[in-house]
Amino acid sequence: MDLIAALESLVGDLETGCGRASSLAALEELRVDFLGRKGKLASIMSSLSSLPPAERPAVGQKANSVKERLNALFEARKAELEAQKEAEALARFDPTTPGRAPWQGTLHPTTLVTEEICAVFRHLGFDIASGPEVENDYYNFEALNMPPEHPARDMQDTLYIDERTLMRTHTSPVQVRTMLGRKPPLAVIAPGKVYRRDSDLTHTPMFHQIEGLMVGEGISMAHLRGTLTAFVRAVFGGHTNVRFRPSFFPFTEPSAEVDISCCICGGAGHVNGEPCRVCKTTGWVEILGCGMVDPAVFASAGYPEDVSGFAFGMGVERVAMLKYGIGDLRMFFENDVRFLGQFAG
Ligand code: 2NM
Repeated sequence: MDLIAALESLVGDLETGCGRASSLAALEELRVDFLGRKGKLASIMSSLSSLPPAERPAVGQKANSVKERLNALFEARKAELEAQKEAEALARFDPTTPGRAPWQGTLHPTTLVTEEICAVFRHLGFDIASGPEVENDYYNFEALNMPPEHPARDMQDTLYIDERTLMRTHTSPVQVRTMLGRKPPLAVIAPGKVYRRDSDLTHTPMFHQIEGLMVGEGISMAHLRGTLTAFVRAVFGGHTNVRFRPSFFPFTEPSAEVDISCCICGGAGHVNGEPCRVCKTTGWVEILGCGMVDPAVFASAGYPEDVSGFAFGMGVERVAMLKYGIGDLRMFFENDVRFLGQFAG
């Protein structure tokens, strides 16, 4: 067949092929077939050398114009298929589809309860104080009416760094430091980590405490009772009852332990006829310890003999367990997100 005719028929063939190519991939196959290095156009061009030299320029010119038309056909169809693909994607796109919620962390229940308790005491006029977790024997024990060899030191299994340095066993050293730096009247609470040589189902070597101290002229047990009752009702609900039982702490005299009516059974001792597992049917649960600050503690702080004040201390994990009905202390330290996620506020 004559080469000019062969070249011209390529245009018609590609026109037909383009009409049939219904995807960009099929179109690309077609392009390779016609315009590729081993394609139809290249194969016609390779026979150019077998022509008599006089006929070559005309065929060469024809080949160039055919190549341009082929490219134009191909580009036009390509633009068409691309526009079609875009239109299809837009038709599938639903702008009303809700977005995917990002993974977001939550505050630890210990943090949430600490913040809640601190907010209650802030409203009652308390300042918030902090201090070192690695303490000096003096601030942790001696200034709190527990001299060396005092039997009260056996009440706490202390983690010692060296003879005089230890991990604080309570946050009371913060109150001691506060008293040494400020004059009465004052009201502070000290939230933070405390450490004990203790580890079993109901004790962890580190837990969180909040201790409070109010010092001023004429501060009495009545102020203590009113303050703690307000705190308990803010955290556990206005219907919660409070009772004080006599107790002992080296740094307070008199001392008391505070029970609240059980927040699980409402003080009834039973839930749906079953014995309440939280209060063991007594209707009461212990929540904190407190008392009137011992004059020996005020003496360590250099306070005059006529000041008075009350102090109290509570375990944050214990408060959280009672508030949320959590039965196992270990939950607070395992960091299982299925547990932690339930406290998202
Ligand atoms: C408690 C119970 C009773 C207490 C005493 C002091 C200080 F430093 F002011 F003397 N801070 N916290 C205290 C008193 C703590 O925890 C069960």
